[in-house]
Amino acid sequence: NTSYDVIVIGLGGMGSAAAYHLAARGRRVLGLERFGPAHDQGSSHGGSRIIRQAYFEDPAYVPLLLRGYELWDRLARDSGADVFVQTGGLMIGRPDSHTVAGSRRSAERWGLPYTMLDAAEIRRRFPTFTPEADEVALFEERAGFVRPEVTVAAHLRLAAAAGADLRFEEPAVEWDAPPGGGVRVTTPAGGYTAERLVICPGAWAPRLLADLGVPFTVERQVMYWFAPRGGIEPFEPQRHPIYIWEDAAGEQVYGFPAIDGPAGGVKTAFFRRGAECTPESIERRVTPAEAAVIARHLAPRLPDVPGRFLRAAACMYTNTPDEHFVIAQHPRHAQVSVACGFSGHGFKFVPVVGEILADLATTGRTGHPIALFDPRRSRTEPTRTR
Ligand code: PYC
Repeated sequence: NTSYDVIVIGLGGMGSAAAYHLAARGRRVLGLERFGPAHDQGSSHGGSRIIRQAYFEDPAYVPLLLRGYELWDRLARDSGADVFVQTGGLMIGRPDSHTVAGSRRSAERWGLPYTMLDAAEIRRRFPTFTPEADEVALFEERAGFVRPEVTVAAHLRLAAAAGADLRFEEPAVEWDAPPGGGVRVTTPAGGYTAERLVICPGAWAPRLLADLGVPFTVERQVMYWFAPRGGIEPFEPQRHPIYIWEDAAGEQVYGFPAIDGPAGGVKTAFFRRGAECTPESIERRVTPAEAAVIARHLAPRLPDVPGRFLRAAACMYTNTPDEHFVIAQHPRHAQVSVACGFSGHGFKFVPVVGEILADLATTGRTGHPIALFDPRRSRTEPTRTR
């Protein structure tokens, strides 16, 4: 029965970052993960995630992104790993779409650099894209992609080097935070105690954080890779930016350049079109019919992308009713901090969420603006961002 300063439950994107930031501050950290390091069973796999600053979801995210960019640079330097690549990004849709208007609102609010492109200009600068005449794009030079598995592995390596005790294949089955202080965590291997607890449960939030009262839903999301017709040259990262493209019905599709050479193809996915699932019930197999649906959606927009279907992978979003995150001290247990409900757009925030969780677990507060992420909001006002 060993005692720690802080136990971190879940060593995916957010938990691995928290373990690193806490260990770097000299805390005795125990990290518990139900799978292996940088695994593909949750929400932090698939080779790439979008990163951008002109945030259509809400301008309140921008200060976190600005700090996040500093921490991505620091992580790249400290780990020597290729975690972040800037490619530029296109947010495409009608001028009044959530994607375009929301991005512009955030850019204006925070003075972020951007360029508006009409359809002809998009086609001229980025010939892989064929928008309709009434579509426009906000181009953001600083956007790009981050590498989820490389990032998790880098944070785990740095955390271990700073002294964290990281245990894999050891799920937390129960936690308890008695009113007198301290926490206890039970796993199949035994029990652990600590002063503080950080819970980063990913898709296990409905089970491990049921007492928050947030109506989380877990959703299956499929990522697809295609070998573009005519080869990958026009899709190389220096020519083809990341994109999110909203159609007239409000559906968003997103994608990346060819980041892993000819064999890797290009990755694309619908932003939200998943069936509700649990970590146990999720269907990991992807049918050719599913690939055909996204190929048909892409054909008029990026005509060379659906050349040949290569492969697909399923992951999970853990959604809140308004699609904003939950990051806070637990409302009923001051010694417990939580980060969950990232609703499919969280990975770019991994380093800054690690910093916030380390703040909360060491001082009980953070200087970062996290009021939007208070878990108590979802109990009363379920309004979506779109
Ligand atoms: O986090 O930017 C994002 C994103 C877009 C589509 C899926 N995730």
